[in-house]
Amino acid sequence: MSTEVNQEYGADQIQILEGLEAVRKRPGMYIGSTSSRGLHHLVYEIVDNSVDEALAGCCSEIDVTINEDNSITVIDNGRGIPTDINHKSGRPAVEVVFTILHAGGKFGGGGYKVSGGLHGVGASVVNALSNWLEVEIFKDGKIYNQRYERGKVMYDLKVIGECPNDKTGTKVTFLPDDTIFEETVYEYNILKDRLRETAFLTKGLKISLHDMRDLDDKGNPRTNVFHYEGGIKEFVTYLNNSKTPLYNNILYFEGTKNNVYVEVAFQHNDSYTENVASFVNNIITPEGGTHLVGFRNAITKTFNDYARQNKILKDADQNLTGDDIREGLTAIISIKVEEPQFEGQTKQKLGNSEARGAVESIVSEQLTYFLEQNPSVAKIICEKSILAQRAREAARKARELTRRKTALDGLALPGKLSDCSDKNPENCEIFIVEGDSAGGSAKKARSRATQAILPLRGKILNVEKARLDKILSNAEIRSMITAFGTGIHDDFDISKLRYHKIIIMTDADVDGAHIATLMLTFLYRFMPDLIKNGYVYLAQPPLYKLEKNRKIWYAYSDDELSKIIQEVGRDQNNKIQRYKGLGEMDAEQLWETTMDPSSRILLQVNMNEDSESELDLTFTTLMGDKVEPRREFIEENAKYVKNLDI
Ligand code: TTJ
Repeated sequence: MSTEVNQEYGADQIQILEGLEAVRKRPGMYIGSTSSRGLHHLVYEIVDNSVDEALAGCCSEIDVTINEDNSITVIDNGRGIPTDINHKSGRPAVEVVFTILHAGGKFGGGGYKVSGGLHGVGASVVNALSNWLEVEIFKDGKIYNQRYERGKVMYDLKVIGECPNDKTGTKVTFLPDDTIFEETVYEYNILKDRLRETAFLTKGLKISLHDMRDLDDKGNPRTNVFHYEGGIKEFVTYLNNSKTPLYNNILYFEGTKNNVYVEVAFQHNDSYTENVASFVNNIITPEGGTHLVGFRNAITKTFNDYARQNKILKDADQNLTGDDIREGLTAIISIKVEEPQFEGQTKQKLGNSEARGAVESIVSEQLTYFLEQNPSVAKIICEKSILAQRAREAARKARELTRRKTALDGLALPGKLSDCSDKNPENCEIFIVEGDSAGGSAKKARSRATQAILPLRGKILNVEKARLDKILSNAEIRSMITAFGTGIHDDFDISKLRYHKIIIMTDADVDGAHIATLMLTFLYRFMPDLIKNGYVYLAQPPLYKLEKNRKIWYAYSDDELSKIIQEVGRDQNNKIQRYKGLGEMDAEQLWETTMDPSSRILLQVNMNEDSESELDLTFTTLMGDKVEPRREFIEENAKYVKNLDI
């Protein structure tokens, strides 16, 4: 057994040592940190080489042992690291692997290679950061061995024994350098969790972990064995085992496209949380990336298409969002690519564009087929998603209520809106008041909890006659749009309405009537659903006040005044005032006669939807450019109009 140490240091050797010296000088550059996290990374770097061998279909078992001195031994039953001479360096391949930084493509090109969380900095870094490292290779009936200390070759690769001809594999033992690592004591559970995850991600691979520091009374080490023929399907079962699955199947899709190997497994549970983990070459990508985007696109589109084709979603229903479909979803997306590109702050997001398309098409195609073959499961998922959609809507409304005040933040409301404090639109109403003086009285008169006041200065723009850009640049119009909160036209979302009563409060004279009509034109043209759904009202201020012997009556029409006079008796004590405008009432009178929900009269504006085109014509006739049709309309209908001031 030769033990001589190779003392010749040619230029190559010096360069090699300089390379590994760089690692020892700045270890954080290579393994992230020299804390416990970096210590455990050393194990992943070594194990990942054996996992590559498993992915190549040449290794079925990996054995990891924490030795009593906190050195680590990793043994696999792969082909064994090559021992032949690497022509470029003139050294055996295995020596190159452990002494040259970023030694080429993991023993040869092609095939998928996993690489540790730090993207395969390789075995040479582990060697550089170890007090010592020994490798044994079993193949060709021989056991090859070489030892390194802090990266330095202690002797040439040599044969130290024989093994059965059919035995192949690699065994590496290393002791992390305690002058580099603050922490050199391994945590069993950290390695256990990572090796379990690796076994799930590499179906069929058996990975064992032993702890020689923790022996039972028979001297057996603490041990876990992870072996999952079902791979990520079993991963989903494991993740769901503390939850109640909604159906028994684990949906599993697999395929290769654009040279991307894709595996996806998922199952819904009855919770409201989403637990989707994505991996590339066995590296977890906490920030997701293109593979996760492909998965999300595929399930959102496929479930919506299925739900519509099978009338689970009605035509009028909104599409299910990705969040709706992923509520309660446990999923693993695991892909293998030859050259992963990582992006993002912590380089934990996949950037390979080909991965999105590969995952999207494999999942879409196979999920569509699965749903067609399993309608009962499809129905369960779609119905859960619809419930999620409704819950989301309700949650959004609730959120909207809490945000109602801020909905006006940063928008061009010149502080004209005196908003109410209640957060629930169903309790709230907004008075659109003509003129600042009436606006002032209304602000004094209102109930601050549920009544908002938006005073409008004079006549608002006639939207029948103006282009959209002019309309939207009109401050009064913009104030109303902002205050209502729904948006307009296609953006209109009635669920964002901030008041369930929009009350137009104008003077009871011709001008007031004109302003009310302009308002209704605007609402009809921009937010017709507010009218259709009965949210729009006209306030009815009194026309007359009758005072007699210090008692007061209000009349809202001529007829009503006549009735009151009949009741109280017609005599000189009757003092009758005809109100010309809201401004003639003080706050108390305005409240009592027009705003107090317990006594006021509101006219609800509604549309006869059967004759919507008719209504459209009416607005155009009354408010449009053509004078003649308007004249004819008024002459024809004037006889029906009451209280018309001339
Ligand atoms: C690569 O392709 C040619 C035949 O041998 C293949 C190989 O190198 N397999 C291999 C490497 N199996 N196991 C390793 C390995 C195992 C450990 C524990 C550590 C390292 C650095 C490599």
